[in-house]
Amino acid sequence: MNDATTTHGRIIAAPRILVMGIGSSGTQAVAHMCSLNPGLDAVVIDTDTKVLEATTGVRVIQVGGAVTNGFSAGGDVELGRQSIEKDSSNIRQQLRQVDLLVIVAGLGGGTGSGAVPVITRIAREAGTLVLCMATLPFVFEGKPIIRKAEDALKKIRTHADAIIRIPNESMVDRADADLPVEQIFARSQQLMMDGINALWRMLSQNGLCGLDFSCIRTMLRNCDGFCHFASADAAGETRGAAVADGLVQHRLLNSGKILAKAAGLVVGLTGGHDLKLSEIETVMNRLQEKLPADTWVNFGVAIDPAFAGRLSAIVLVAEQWKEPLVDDANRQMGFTFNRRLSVEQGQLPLETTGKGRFANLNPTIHENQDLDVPTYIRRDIKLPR
Ligand SMILES: Nc1nc2c(ncn2[C@@H]2O[C@H](COP(=O)(O)OP(=O)(O)OP(=O)(O)O)[C@@H](O)[C@H]2O)c(=O)[nH]1
Ligand SMILES: [Mg+2]
Repeated sequence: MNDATTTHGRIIAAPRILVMGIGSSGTQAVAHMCSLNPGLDAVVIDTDTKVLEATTGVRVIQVGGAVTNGFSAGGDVELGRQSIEKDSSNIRQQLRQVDLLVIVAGLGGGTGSGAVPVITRIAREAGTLVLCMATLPFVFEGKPIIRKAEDALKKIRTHADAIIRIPNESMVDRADADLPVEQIFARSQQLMMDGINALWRMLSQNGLCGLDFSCIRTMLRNCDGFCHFASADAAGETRGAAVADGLVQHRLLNSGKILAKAAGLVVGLTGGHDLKLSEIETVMNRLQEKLPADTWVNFGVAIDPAFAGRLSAIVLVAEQWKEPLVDDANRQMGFTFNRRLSVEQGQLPLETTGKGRFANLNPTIHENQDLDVPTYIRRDIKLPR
C-alpha cells in the first residue's frame, strides 16, 4: 500500500492501481484512457515499434526487440510469449508496490495472447492482485483467432484473480451493420475506460461508506476466475432512475440476466455533495429486485465535488462464489514449506513423502525457492479449479 498517512491514530492507505495495456489494441485503449484521465497510473507494452511510436501521454515499454525485430508478433502467440519472457525483469520492476494490476488487452493476436499469461504469472508471484480486462474476437475473425483467444484465456485464468471478458461481438446490435468497424471498437474501448475510471475513483477517493480495497479484493478473489462489470452515468433530476436503468439493461450484463444469477455483487456510486439518499435507494433497490436472495452484496459511496448534479455507478458481478485459488498469506514467492495440507473441498488429499534416495542431495534453490518442492505446494495452489 502507498501514501499511508495517520489521521487520529488511524492508518489510511490508498492502494496503488496500475493499468497496463498489452499488445496493440491494449496499448491504444490505455493511451486513450490516459488522454481523458491523466491521473491514471498506466503503462503500455507492445512488440510493435510503429504502434508505440504513435502512442503519447503514457509510459511505453517495447518488448521482444530481439525476437520480432521491432515488428508485431504477427499473430504468433509463441513470439509474444518469448518477447515478454525476455523482458520479464522490466515487468517485475513495474509491479513494485502495486496493489492492483488491471491488464487491458485484445486477445486473438500474438503479443496480447502470448504476453498476458506471462504477465499475470509474474504479478501473482509478486503478490499483486490481478484483474484482466480482455476483449474477445469477432466471429468474423475466424476460428483460429477465436481459438487463440480461448487458449490464452485458459492460461490467464490460472494466474489472474479475475478476468472480465468483453466479447467484441456483444458490442454489436442488429442495427449496427452499417457502422464503421472503428466505431464498434471505440465502443468496447469506451466501456473498458468507463469501468476502469469508476474503479479508480472508488479506490482512490475517500468513500462515505463501505467500499474499499479489501472489499474489491474479496470480490476478485472469490469470483472463481471470471467476473462481469458494467457502469452507468447520468445527470439531472432523474439521474438515480437513469443510472439504475443503465445498469440493469447493460449489454455487458446481458440485459439483467447476469444479475439474476449473481452470487456476488459490488456496487460503487459516485456523486457530488448534492447526492441524495433517495438516489442511492433507487439504484440499490432496482439492483436488489434483480438479484437472487442470497447474493453477497457490498456497496460504497464516494463524494467528488466534480460530480455535482451527476451520478455514476459501477458494478462488479460474480456468477460463482468460491474459495480463492491461492491463500493470501502464501501469495508471496519464497514462503517456507512447512505446512500441513488440510483437506478441504476442491483440494486433493495429497501427502508429501520422504525424499528417499535423494535425501542427501543439495536442494535446488532458485530465487529463494526450493524447486524440489512441487509448484502446487510451494504456491499453495489447490488442485484443480
Ligand atoms: N475492442 C477492440 N478490439 C480490437 C481492436 N483492435 C484489435 N482488436 C481485437 O484484438 C485482437 C488482437 O489484436 P491486437 O491487439 O492488434 O494484437 P496484438 O496483441 O498486438 O498481437 P500482434 O499484433 O500479433 O503482435 C484482435 O483479434 C481483435 O479482436 C480495437 O481497436 N478495439
Ligand atoms: Mg499488434
